[in-house]
Amino acid sequence: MTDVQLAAEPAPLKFSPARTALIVIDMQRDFLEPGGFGETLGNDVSLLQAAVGPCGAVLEAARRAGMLIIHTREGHRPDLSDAPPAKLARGAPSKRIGDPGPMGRILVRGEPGHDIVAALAPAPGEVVLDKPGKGAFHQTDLAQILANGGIDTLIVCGVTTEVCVHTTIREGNDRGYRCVAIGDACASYFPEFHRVGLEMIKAQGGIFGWVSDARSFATALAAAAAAA
Ligand code: C5J
Repeated sequence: MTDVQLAAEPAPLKFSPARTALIVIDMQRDFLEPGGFGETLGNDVSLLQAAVGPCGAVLEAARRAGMLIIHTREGHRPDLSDAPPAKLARGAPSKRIGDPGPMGRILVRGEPGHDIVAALAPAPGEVVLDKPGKGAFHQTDLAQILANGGIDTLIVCGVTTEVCVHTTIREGNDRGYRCVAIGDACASYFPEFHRVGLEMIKAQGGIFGWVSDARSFATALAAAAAAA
């Protein structure tokens, strides 16, 4: 496929699908459904549903273009040996990481709540990356996977905008990747944090990267495919 010209802010961005990865951040039941980690922290998890449709559209477009697709999941080993005590003890949630909940032990790998929501289930061959932290580069093999794929641009969507999406974009930006947040395919428990989080990425000439939207992404890929 030829290069793609993506409508984005603060400026349009040209990228090669062959050198671009889509990273879908933490679209897990533990964050999006009642009874999981998000709800134990006092959040209204229904707010995150807004990102599911746009994430699906972005995934479909990226699959059609043959892009490298990576799904991340935040969670910990069953013995919690990879969870920093400061994370386990943080705040005063009604239930903590590792405690039993309606979807199994909260934020623990292998439990039903740790799964990606059915609507965005990874397809065979797509990378599923388990991460213990907020950023997708922290204590994972993401850097190696991207280097092996010859990747220079990251398209990022998922939840939550100001936490794991933002941390991953900041990590990627510092490592030299061109990072694009797909704004409507991200969501937060705090609409104001979502809005400001996206503003921060594209401020100051794109201090952390670019912001686009699901329709522009799908349209740009389709236009490039038609021109090829
Ligand atoms: C949070 C995430 N919010 N995936 N995780 O704790 O953003």
